[in-house]
Amino acid sequence: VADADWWRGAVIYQIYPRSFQDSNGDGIGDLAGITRRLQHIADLGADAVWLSPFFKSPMKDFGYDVSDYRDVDPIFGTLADFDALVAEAHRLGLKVMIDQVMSHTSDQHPWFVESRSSKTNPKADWYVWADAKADGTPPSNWLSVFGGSSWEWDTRRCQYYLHNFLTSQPDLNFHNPDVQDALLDDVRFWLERGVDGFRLDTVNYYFHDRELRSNPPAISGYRGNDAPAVNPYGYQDHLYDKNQPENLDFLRRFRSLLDEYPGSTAVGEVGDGPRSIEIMAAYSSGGDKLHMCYTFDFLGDGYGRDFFGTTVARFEEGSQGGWPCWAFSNHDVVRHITRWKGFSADQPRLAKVMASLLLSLRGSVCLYQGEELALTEADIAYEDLVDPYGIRFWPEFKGRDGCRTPMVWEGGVVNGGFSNGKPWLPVPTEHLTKAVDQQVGDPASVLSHYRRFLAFRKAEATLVKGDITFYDTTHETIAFLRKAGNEAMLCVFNLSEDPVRFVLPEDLAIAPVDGLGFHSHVEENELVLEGIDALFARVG
Ligand code: TEU
Ligand code: CA
Repeated sequence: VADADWWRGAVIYQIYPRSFQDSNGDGIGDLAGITRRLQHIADLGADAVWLSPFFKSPMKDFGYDVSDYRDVDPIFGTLADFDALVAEAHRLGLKVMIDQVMSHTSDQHPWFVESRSSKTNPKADWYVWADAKADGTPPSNWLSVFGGSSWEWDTRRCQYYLHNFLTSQPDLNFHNPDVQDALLDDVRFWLERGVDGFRLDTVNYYFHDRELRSNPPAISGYRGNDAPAVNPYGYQDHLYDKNQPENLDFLRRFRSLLDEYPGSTAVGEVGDGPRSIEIMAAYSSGGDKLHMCYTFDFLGDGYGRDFFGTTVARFEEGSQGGWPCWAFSNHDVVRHITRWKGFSADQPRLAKVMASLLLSLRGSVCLYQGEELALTEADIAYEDLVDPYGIRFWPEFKGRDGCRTPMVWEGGVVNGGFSNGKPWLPVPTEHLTKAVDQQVGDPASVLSHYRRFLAFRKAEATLVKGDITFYDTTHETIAFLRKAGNEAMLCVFNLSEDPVRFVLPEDLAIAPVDGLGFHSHVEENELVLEGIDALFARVG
């Protein structure tokens, strides 16, 4: 009998299809290419893959603008290619999760084409339409994540429509039950096709305030990542344009659909500034909504004991049985080895310690393709930028192309073995020495460390499902206990370049775990931690 709870503590490997493996020389990765490379992910020891969108799309946001939820974009292949991918993944023991982008569609989706055609068509109310104010301005002050007002004027309906992201990504009106039904039918389509789960894009953006009330300025203490003059989005408190109470009811509907397919799961993406952690707990609590959520908390610049410890503790306190999923990198943010480079210039060492930390926190984990190679953020010239977010905010914000460059498989081959054609984004020369074939036979490589650590983790119930308690430490030392039943694992990390000593709480009898590739050791009741290093020890 399959373990319906497999997602609890699972390691989910994120594939960005455009950049994983090209199979036909057009310079763009595709489903057939992914199928060919799944063995790499199985060898790594992940439990599941999450595929970023491969659905039919005008690609204005590289697939996060869907024009047909039930078909594969020809760039990526066909439904038959998808079925082959699922079959191969399952043969290798990997679950398949897909990226369901329900909050908005492409403006080319037939639903929107119909909706915008008149004020009286059957889908007139499927998107969020509103009249201008008396002076012609938008109905509220809501802002788009990608810049400017989130209201766009439509000359045919002579009304505004809501778009939380690009103007070509109109928001669906979740207050309309027909919209919910249609979206859930599309979800069922993929469940019937054998997918094991979903990553729910922007799950907190599904509902907006029916009265379209304007947002107040940002609550004190919260500033967005960008300067307000560049993008004021983070300087507004998003009380009314997202995360409305109705969402919980929709998530219950969604969950009851998934419950018809035992073993299926969902992880919701919650980007809501300082409230994210509490929302994530609420959305994954109670066993009747999402299985788990992840936030952007560990995808920013934060670091150190106070940061990781406090974030996790806030989740634990408010979790009400909810389950977190953590990630350090994805296709939206600067790769973490580059983001945290100020803490150590030794990239492989930093990569290994941070991977071990990520994989030891209580929760499931998303790994982003290439982080197992310690790929750095690529420096993309302005002329080569394709991400609309980057093009709009250059040079203050360089966009997301730098983390989306192709995977590198073979160091000595053109384009790292990704494609025979011209890749849609350049393959950085400095990535070639980090290619899979350059690391795979070297026990000291980052890739070997990921494999080793994932195997270790898989066998430790404490790390997969145990609870977590943090110790009081200095800023750059992180120490916590993972406990499951009467087993416990002490996990200690030194995030600084200088050695530190960690004095054991007196009552602990510990047995350090050898063979993990770390350099620290134990002296009586003290852990002697080398710079940028970790130590794991069984307790009791
Ligand atoms: O990202 C959502 C996203 O960008 C927000 O969570 C945002 O970062 C946050 O609210 C800022 O405060 C997802 C996808 O991962 C991304 O690639 C898409 O572009 C976006 O949705 C739109 O679908
Ligand atoms: Ca291709």
